[in-house]
Amino acid sequence: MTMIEIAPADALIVVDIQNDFCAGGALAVPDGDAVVPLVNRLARQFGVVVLTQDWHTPGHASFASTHGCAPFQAINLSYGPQVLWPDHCVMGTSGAAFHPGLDVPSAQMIVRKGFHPAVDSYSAFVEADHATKTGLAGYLAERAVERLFVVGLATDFCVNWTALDGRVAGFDVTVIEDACRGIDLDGSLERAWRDMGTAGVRRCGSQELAFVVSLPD
Ligand code: VGL
Ligand code: ZN
Repeated sequence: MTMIEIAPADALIVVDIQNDFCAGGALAVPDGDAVVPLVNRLARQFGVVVLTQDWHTPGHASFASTHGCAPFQAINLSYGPQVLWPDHCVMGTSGAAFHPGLDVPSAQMIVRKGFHPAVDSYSAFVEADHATKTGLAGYLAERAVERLFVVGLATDFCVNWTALDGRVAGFDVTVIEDACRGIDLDGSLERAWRDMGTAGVRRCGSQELAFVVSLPD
């Protein structure tokens, strides 16, 4: 196995490890909690660690309840098709809080996304209008980051869009597969891996990572 050597300037992007995406949450990702111990271990080995947090207004445009529709169907909003979800990750609620087992004290930046009432944001870089930026690319550029390693929930939505937009922003992007879990709505997981592959997003397992510089716990 060819190992991938992690350098101090590589960034770990930890996507949406929040109560609502874990067991008992409003939009629980199957087996979502399982990534927490691995993410905790990985985060100790990266010099740059960013957490993302899905952070919606009450009555958000991505909520089925807002439109009087059933969850998991798609509708067209001003910026294009939008899957409608159960109410989740409402700003300030316990559902929006990080999973209590997430133990990443070295995280330096938290990107909240999806806080505009009329626009969703799966991506940690650009909102679903494909125009409004979160500032993450600028932050990473100012920290001289070139390579991103993406983990978290859900593989086929926020991990996928974050990885794709990381490529658009010019980063080398790798998704660490065993540190992610997917929702898999109508084949979305397979589609996500295909789209990421087409965009040049790399895919690896955590065992392929070699940590050259060991950081303090
Ligand atoms: C997500 C659906 C809605 C995610 C966020 O974190 O993947 N999925 N909001
Ligand atoms: Zn959301």
